[in-house]
Amino acid sequence: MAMQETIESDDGVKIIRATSAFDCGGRCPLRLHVKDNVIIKVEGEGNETAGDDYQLRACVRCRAYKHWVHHKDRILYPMKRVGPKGKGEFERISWDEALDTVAEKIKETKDKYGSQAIFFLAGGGYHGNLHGAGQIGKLLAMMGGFTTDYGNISSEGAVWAVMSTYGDVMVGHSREDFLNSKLILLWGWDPARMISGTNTMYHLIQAKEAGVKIISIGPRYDDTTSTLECEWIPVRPGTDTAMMVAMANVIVKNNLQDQAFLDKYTLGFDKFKDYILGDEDGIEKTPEWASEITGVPAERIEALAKEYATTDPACLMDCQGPARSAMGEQYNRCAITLTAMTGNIGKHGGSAAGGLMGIPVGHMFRSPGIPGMKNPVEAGGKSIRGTLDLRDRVIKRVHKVKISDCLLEGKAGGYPADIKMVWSVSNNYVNQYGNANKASKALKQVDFMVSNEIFMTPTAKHADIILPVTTPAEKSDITRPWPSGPYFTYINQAITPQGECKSDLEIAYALADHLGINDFKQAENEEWLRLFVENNEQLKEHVKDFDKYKEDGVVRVKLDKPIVAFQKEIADPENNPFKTPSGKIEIFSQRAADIDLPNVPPIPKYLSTVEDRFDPLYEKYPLQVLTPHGRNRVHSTLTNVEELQEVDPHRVWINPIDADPRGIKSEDDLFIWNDRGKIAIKAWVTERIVPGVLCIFQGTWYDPDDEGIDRGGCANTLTTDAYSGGGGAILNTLLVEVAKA
Ligand SMILES: Nc1nc2c(c(=O)[nH]1)N[C@H]1C(S)=C(S)[C@@H](COP(=O)(O)OP(=O)(O)OC[C@H]3O[C@@H](n4cnc5c(=O)[nH]c(N)nc54)[C@H](O)[C@@H]3O)O[C@H]1N2
Ligand SMILES: Nc1nc2c(c(=O)[nH]1)N[C@H]1C(S)=C(S)[C@@H](COP(=O)(O)OP(=O)(O)OC[C@H]3O[C@@H](n4cnc5c(=O)[nH]c(N)nc54)[C@H](O)[C@@H]3O)O[C@H]1N2
Ligand SMILES: [Mo]
Repeated sequence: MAMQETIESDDGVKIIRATSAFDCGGRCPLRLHVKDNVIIKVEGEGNETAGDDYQLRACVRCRAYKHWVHHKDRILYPMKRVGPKGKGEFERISWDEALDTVAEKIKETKDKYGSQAIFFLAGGGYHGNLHGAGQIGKLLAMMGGFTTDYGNISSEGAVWAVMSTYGDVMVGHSREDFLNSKLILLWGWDPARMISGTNTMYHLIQAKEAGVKIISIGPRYDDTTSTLECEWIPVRPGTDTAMMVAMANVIVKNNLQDQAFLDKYTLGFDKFKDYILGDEDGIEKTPEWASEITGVPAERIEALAKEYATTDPACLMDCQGPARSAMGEQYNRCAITLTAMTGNIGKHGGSAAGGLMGIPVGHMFRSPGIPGMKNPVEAGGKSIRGTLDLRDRVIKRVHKVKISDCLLEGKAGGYPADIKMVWSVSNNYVNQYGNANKASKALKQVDFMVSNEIFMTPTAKHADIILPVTTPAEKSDITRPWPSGPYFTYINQAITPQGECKSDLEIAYALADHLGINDFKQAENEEWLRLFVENNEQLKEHVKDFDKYKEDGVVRVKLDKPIVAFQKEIADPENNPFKTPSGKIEIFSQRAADIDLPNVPPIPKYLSTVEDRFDPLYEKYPLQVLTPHGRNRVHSTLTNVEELQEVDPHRVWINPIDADPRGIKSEDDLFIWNDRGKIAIKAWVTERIVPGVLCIFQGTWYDPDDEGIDRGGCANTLTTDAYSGGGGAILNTLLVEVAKA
């Protein structure tokens, strides 16, 4: 494909408009300076495309993009394993040999066991539309199909909450709307680090400068709280729902709720009221009750409740991280209930909560003109979307965090198939999906595994064949920003593929050729991108000129006024019911009631869980752990970039109250362990974390030594492979002990 050369200076430097395709919370336009097929400098968006609007600013991770693309450890050739699984001993082979082996194994597995014995394991490593993992899936589907997973590892808890309450996932406002608020509660949300849409911080800072009051609630004094210098209300992990329930109690006791809003738009508030007042179970959910659980003083809960209910409009921003926990969806459900109680839904400066924050511009990114894949293995199965009852979803698929158990137990364990072969594309499953030791064990006993990878990750080390993949700098594609948009990005290929690397799409093409499948290729690359844009209603509306889109690398969408979720449902409910069975905001959900499971209450509730402070296991493992996303990497991607390691060395956050009795000082070598595993990590003693809680940023590479101690300090060596009632991956509910090494 022709490479774009917009500007070429006298010294032979070309400036290429592109973006990375990381799953990073943003998707920022970049200007890559390229000389002699090497990226020598990375700049963010300039005024050429921003005009007199604000620039869409890239963060530290893309600023280090060239160090990742040109990293010395890139896998440049197809490889075959020559040592034990998991050790990373491989030798170079030809593409022919690699493709022969993969083709033969697919056929062999299919003939002997059926296509369902092939597991297609795809993750979020690449967010371009054309070249991604889906193409491997399509090819596998054409060859007979595969077994795969369901559930969004990021946000399934939040998705369940919004689907059960609103019946819709578009629950966000465009970020400019912060300026219309009078009070913003950042509840478990840290966009300075996790971005949550490029320039979210810019808009929060603007709000702050305009005098909007901002309060942050969470177990850490996080980057956003410190950047905005706002009040921090420390709360224990997994207890937010108790605090919200108590706020609801205060609001009702003081008759501060917007009863007219509740009557008109919601269903089941009375049942929730019975719960918070104690009529249901004899326990009134007072601030004192919540204080015991959360560690937040009762007076602070009471004052916050009154302030939130009497400031109009007020914006409660919950997120997905706290919902990646044992009862995570209840936190989002309860946050929504508070926004309904205060009539803040569908209005400028308010919020609908629900943790997803998406707006419908720059977000929905499917194109009806491009055929999707039909997986024969799933033919006749129930739709896995839309149902709140997770038991209906497991008929053909496996929950993302249960893949290890599926591999280990197969049909005998109730899983849909006995898996013999795994094809892993754009993910680091061992590292990222909970319980790394179990994941490693599970992959070791698979008959054959192929991994499409850029680097020798802990997962790739388990493969029999590794196929070398290009970075986004080596291919052209279109990408979408994270939910807040509103803009579209284009990746212009900046350099030729390194070594013998191919994109996942090109790998699928090559294998299709190898297998004699002629109808796989639909169009040449750029032609495909044009087709995609032409057939996508949303894109077409904004991308009027494809050539200019490509040339600029970005199309910015001008909004006349900020987008507000559910504006039309609130303005004209008769004609615009919510997409729930009742057409209302379901504070009580009959669909949840029908599921009839103790961890799926029909109204939002605080319930104690396994591995919280009330679990008997707390005696043995008296510390809770948070595992947020590191600011200097994207999950496990970029972890190996030395320049970024320097930005933020991997340390466990520990409060002096926990460190002192254990004789722990900053920079000490520590061991942290529970029944699932043991990691080595250095300490950072800080009051920025509540006592009784550690923070280990997820994403460093699992690296077990001969004794099984993970020297890479991977958070998921300690986490569990379980999911909540709503399907949320339980990655922030765990107990451990710590000591000096
Ligand atoms: N403890 C804990 N664990 C978590 C989370 C947490 O909060 N706590 N968060 C979870 C969340 S939200 C997510 S989204 C997941 C993410 O988990 P994963 O989806 O596994 O993401 P990465 O770890 O970034 O791994 C992506 C891999 O794709 C590779 N890659 C990049 N581009 C391409 C490409 O074009 N083709 C191919 N074949 N490979 C490519 C990269 O080299 C990298 O190894 O992690 C989850 N894990
Ligand atoms: N730098 C960076 N940014 C990223 C990513 C990345 O890997 N690196 N990944 C992107 C992806 S795919 C995703 S899904 C998003 C994820 O972004 P989030 O959904 O926000 O998840 P986390 O990054 O895990 O952050 C969770 C935050 O909640 C806090 N927290 C954890 N448990 C609790 C609790 O019980 N109560 C309260 N109140 N707070 C709690 C943590 O301290 C942390 O600040 O980030 C995106 N952005
Ligand atoms: Mo995610």
